Amino acid sequence: MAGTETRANVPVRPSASAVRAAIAGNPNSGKTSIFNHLTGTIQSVGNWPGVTVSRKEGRAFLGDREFVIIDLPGTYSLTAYSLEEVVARNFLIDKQPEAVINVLDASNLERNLYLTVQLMEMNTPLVVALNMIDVAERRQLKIDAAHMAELLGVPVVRTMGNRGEGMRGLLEACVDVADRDVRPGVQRIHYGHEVETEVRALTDVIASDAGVSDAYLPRWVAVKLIEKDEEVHKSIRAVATDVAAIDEAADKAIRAIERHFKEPAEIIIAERRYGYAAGVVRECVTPAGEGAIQDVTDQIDSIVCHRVVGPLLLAGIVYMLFAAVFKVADEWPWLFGRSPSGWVATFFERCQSAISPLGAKAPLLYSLLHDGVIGGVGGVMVFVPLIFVMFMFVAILEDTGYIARVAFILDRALKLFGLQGKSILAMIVAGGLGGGGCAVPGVMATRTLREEKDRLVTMLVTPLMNCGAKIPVYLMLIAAFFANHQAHMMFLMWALSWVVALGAAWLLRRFVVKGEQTPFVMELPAYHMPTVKGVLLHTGERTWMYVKKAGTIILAVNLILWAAMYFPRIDAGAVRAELVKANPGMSDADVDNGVAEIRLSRSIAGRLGTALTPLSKLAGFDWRTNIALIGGFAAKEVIVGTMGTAYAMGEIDPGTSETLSQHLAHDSDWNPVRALALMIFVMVYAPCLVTTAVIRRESGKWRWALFALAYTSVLAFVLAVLVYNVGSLFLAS
Ligand code: BGO
Repeated sequence: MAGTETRANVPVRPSASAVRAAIAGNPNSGKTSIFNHLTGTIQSVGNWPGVTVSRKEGRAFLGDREFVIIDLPGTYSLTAYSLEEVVARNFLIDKQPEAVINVLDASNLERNLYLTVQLMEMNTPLVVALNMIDVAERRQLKIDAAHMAELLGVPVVRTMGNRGEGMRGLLEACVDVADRDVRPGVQRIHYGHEVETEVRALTDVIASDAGVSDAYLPRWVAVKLIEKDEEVHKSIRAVATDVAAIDEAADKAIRAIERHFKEPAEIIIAERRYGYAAGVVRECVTPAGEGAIQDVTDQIDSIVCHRVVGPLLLAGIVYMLFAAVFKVADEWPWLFGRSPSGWVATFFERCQSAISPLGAKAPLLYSLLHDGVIGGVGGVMVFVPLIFVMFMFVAILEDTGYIARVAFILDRALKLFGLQGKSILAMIVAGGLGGGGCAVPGVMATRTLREEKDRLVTMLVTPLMNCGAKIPVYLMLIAAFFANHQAHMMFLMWALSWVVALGAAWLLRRFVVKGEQTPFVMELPAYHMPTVKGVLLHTGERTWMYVKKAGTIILAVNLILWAAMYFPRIDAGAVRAELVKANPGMSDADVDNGVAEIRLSRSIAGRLGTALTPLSKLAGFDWRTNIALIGGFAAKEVIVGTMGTAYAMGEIDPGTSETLSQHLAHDSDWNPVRALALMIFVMVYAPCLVTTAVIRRESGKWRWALFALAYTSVLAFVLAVLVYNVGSLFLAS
């Protein structure tokens, strides 16, 4: 090193076990003061190689442990905009110090943390010096250093650089991170779902290039390339095996991010870092006393995140969102006399009527088109207005920055169950307010959750809410068996859905999606006025994804289900003759119903329903109920209709379940306990097909979609068997 020693007795070389600790921080954060107090007079001053940026290095001792302290140039960032930034960054990459002391001006934490975020992205062995703590306290800022350490995943030491306080603590922390190689972990900074998807895809490409991944941290390179960092690009060009592949993947990622956000990718990344920094401040700094200067965001937050007002406001907003989504999309006839969902349903009904002449000429083709194709596609498309409106409201809330605040308000309560604040939104959209929701937009709403495990658990329990499709089943059975307690029973079903969902979340967290809930920083971006264009673009993009993916999957499975209920097609004439012979006085209508029932019972689905009876009878379900429940795997909406068909009730309109209700009330095989067991089974079992497909897409793995199907079905069965058997005992006594 070129330089002059300021003390003659400085050893020429540090010992091999010396901890090399670099000091990084913003200018004026107190770096020099800390450096001086750590090293005393054992310093050397010179220039960084090749540049006229001054470099200071010194020695420090803690007992017999030796330290080499390197003072990096003061920088606000680690992008390559200035010589100082390049020098500091290259030192960290090339020299890999065993510890990096990041000096923060505690009285100006948010701005200082921007650099910390970048040091964390590099996964450096970090020690945070919370300096100027006296200035912060004079400004009535109370900083929870322990919580900050927990959030950042690195030690945080309170210091006063001008007085040399906290220096021993800093050296001890350096020994600790150096000896145990403590690092924040590459995944700690999360850029939000959309950016994160691109970062991960690019990281995979970079990680597969041995030249780059041997020299650099792939995720860090990915973020830097998305930020269009020329210096990093130059460096990886020198070592990459296939630079064209990396360039292509980086361009793709940048294009995707810029198309989505309509802003340069580097701005989005910077915004996310500031959001993270703002989140840390909100979590760890108790608001200043009166008289503190607050900007507009702080003023809004003081109301929105208020302990009492916050939850009330949230309840109001969620209620409005919930009411608006279903009213606008599904209930209010505001679009030329109908609701948008009404128009979609009408369109598909008309398509079905249009092909009715085929019924007599080509019954197989007719049934395939009528029930399989149009019924299947229609079943998916009918959700589209709902999803569009839901995404529109969520996009507005997201773009304003409100969703980020929701987490603060509910985080603590939901954490007890292994969920987090934002989970509530998904669950409410899925029907958590008492019914009428839909798990499909609910699962999609989990995108606002940034922690993968929380997102997964929320996704897995969201379908347990009482979606709109389950309500007709409840209404039909309650009307039949609990006519005097309708409101109570509906309330019970609502309460049960929450108990089961929170209980399931708790169990899943403990036994399936294991691991400590990592404390994380919830980004608090500044409030924005959403733009119409931005909201419509986000909404359109997400809706189209739903139509494309879920549409193709449900159509395919619907065709399979249709075939299972249709084949093998036994000869109607023979069955009719058989029926008439056995029951000579039977009316034509009854004969028609009987033929339909026998054909159904001998179809693949019918046989499956019968085959499941030994098991299902434990919960009180017969083969007809089984068929309806099998149909319900596709969509819960079909349960009432299928039961109607299976119970041979003739012209039962699935929308009005009265006839079936009355029939079941008079059926001696049925009783209130069996009805309750069925309601609970329907509430809990298997998310419908579209939801399963969406879970697959959102979790990225079939494994989780199948797990959701399996665990809910097992849980539903166990609960139904319990309710049926315990209830039957009561009924008998
Ligand atoms: C002057 N508390 C307080 N109150 N001040 C601190 C602390 C602290 O914990 N740490 C450092 N300072 P540098 P960079 C000064 O120089 O170490 C003060 O750029 C002055 N100078 O004493 O230089 C420190 O290396 C005249 O203040 O930071 C210094 O990162 C009047 O913060 C300043 C008052 O520290 C910057 C202060 C002629």
